[in-house]
Amino acid sequence: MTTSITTRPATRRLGIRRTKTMATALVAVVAAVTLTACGGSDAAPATQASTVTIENPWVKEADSGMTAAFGTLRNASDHQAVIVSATSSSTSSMELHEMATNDEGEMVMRPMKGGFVIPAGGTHKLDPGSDHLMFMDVTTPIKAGDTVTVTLTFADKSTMKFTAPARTFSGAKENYEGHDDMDGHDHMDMDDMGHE
Ligand SMILES: [Cu+2]
Repeated sequence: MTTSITTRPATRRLGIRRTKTMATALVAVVAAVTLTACGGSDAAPATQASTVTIENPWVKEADSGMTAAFGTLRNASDHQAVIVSATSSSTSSMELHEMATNDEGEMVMRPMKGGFVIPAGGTHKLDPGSDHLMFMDVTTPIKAGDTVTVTLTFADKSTMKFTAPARTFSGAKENYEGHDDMDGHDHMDMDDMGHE
């Protein structure tokens, strides 16, 4: 009884000291976390996907093979946004294409190096005869009136999904540069391309 009375305050004192030490450590940790948070930019930056929209999206109808999606990408932020890849359940793979003149002086489409850049507060147009989202190999026939879903991935890894109605369109039959002898997809002629 006497022993326990004399030892208890000692234990309590030790306990208090331990609590104080822990509290000090905790304050240090909180301060460090706060400092880290303040070291970054003002607020959490908006993702590129959250500031980009697409206007008048549409897809060219196709039973199989290649087709493309178009529309006007708009960037509402004051930072540029870059689309680096795209997918759609309607095609086994998708590429970001641009039109360019090849060594033979022909207009061909080819993967756009660096992706589609949408300037701060600006737009990036996807049109037949110009940049487009290329469906490399349509898996399910896309008929006029169907709705196709496309997911865009940005440089910051954020993603944006949009739906585009399919339309009948006679143009956009660009030649595809690259793997010329791998399959027939790249031999579509561009007689009725519609651009000069
Ligand atoms: Cu293409």
